[in-house]
Amino acid sequence: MAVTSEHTYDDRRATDVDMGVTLAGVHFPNPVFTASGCAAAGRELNQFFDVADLGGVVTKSVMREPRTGRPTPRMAETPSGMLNSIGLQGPGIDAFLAKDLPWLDEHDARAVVSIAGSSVEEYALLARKLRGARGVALLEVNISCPNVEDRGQVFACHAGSAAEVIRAVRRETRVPVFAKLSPDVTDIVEIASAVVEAGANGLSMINTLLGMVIDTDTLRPVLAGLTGGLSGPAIRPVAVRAVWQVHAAMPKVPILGMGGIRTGLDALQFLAAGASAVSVGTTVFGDPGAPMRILDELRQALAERGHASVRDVVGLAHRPAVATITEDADPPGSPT
Ligand code: RRO
Repeated sequence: MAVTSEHTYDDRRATDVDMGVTLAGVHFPNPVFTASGCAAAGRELNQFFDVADLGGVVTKSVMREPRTGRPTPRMAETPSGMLNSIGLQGPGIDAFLAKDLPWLDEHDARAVVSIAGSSVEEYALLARKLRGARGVALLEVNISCPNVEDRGQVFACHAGSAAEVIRAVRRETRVPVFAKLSPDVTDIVEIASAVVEAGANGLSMINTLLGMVIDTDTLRPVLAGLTGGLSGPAIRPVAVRAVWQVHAAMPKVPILGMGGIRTGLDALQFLAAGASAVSVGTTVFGDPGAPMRILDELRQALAERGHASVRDVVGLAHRPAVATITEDADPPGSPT
């Protein structure tokens, strides 16, 4: 690399930053992953960059049987976000194992396989079917899809049901298990503690928030499925807050953070809140190259702040604030 300008100096420092991360004992070359549901099984993104250059590819949640999903319309734009009501469309586990997973393995991608079920037994069966499959780095257990017919199937909204699913999956696999949590709960730390107690090795946070848009001409919900999951920058502060709360309660549990990440600085917020890696989702619909740009921006931001490793910033926002001393303030303990 020619050293001819100030910029080259920054670039050289940026390339010195160690971007490697380890999640539940599994090493990834960098902390930028795709988000489940936003890049299918990675094929489409491979036209824009090499999927092996991602930290990992998180696949669309797969179920036991092929599914066509919910009726259309199933997308609606919102300020700084979008609503989806896909309804777990997918090929089913057998086709996934025959086609998608081998494709990811052949392309040297690290697959984080997201599974979803409508019963505890279905989750267990999926984990069993994936046992021994090549190229599975982690299992992401999606217990928080908002687009199901029965809200009772949003296992992540009840500590007991969430734990039951994770316990059943844990029994069937040796691969580290990440539980994907919903923000639509009163106390996310309670749910996080329950799934960790049940054997989750890490947490993916957060899934979309349940929302609705009404068409003001028809005065009916825009989505055929009525409600949908809200994603995009609108939910980022909710996600950062959730990551913060869970990291504060369980600092040793690895977190894959997601929710409205569009830039390297957005990713940095999640890391400082306590995530060890991040997933980039909604933004890839409009900007498919975003994960690589975000990775470069994050590397640059870390270099500019003097960090030698991305691991150094994980949870940094939890350190005590530096006290601000104002000139007319009385020193503590001075007589009033
Ligand atoms: O397929 C979906 O409708 C969907 C899923 Br599985 C999920 O986890 N989150 C979401 O917003 N949509």
